[in-house]
Amino acid sequence: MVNSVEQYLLERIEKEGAIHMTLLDPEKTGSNNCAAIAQEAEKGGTAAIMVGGSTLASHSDLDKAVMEIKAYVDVPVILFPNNITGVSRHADAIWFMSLLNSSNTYYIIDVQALTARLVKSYGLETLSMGYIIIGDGGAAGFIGQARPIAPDHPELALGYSLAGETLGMHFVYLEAGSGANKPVPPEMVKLVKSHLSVPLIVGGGIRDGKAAKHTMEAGADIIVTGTLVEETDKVRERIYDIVNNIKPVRR
Ligand code: 1GP
Repeated sequence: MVNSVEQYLLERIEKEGAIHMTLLDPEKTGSNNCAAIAQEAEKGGTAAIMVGGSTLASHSDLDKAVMEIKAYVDVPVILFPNNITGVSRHADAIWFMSLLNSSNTYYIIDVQALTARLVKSYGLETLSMGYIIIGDGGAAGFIGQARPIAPDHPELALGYSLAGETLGMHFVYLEAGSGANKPVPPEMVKLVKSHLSVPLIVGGGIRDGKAAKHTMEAGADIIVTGTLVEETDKVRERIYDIVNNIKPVRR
C-alpha cells in the first residue's frame, strides 16, 4: 500500500495517461454487495474505489461497506461524501470537495466546516477537489442545489474549474450526474483540460469503453463510472472494457 493516496493517483496518471475509478453507492447496491463488486472492479483494472451517493443517509451502512471493501481490495478506498453522513474513519482518503456552482453555501463551504474537525481527528487523507455540475446533474444537481452549467457553455465550466485550481484545489471534477443520458461533452472537457494544471476528473453517463475513450481523448485524467456496475453481473468485463480503452493512448 502506498503512503499517500494522492501520490498513488498522480503516479498512475503519469504512468498510464488516464485512470478509472469505480463509484459504489451502498444505498443502491446494498452495503452487503459492495465488497464483491469492488473486488471484480479491481480485477478489471480500476485504480480506486469511491464510496458515496447523493441520498446516502445511513452512516452505519457506509461504515460497513467501506470496511468490507477494504478487507477485499488493495486499491485505495476514497469517500465521495454527499453530506456529513459521507465520512467514515475506515476509508483511505476522502474527496474533500466543494460544489463550486451550488446556489447554497451549505454545499460550498458549510458542510466542509462541519466535517473538517472529524476528518482531521480520524486522520483521513484529504484530496481537495472542486466539484462542478454540468447539465441538470441528476440527483447530485438537485440535492446540491446546483446552478447547472449548460453543456453548450464550456467557457463557464472553464471559469469555475480555474477558480477551483486557483483557490488551491488539487483536483477538478466535471459531473454530468449519476445515470445521466449523456456524458460531459468532449468539447467542454477539452477546453477545461487545455487550461487546467491539476488532474481533471470526469463522470456521469459513461457506460462503455467508447464513451470512456472519447472522454479520455478530450483530456480527462480520471474517469468515474458508477451506474455501470449496478446494471450488470459482468463487472470485471465491463470495467476492463473501459480501462482497456483509456490505457493505450498516452497524451
Ligand atoms: C456520479 O460521476 C459519477 O457521481 C458516476 O456516474 O453513475 O452515470 O456512471 P454514473
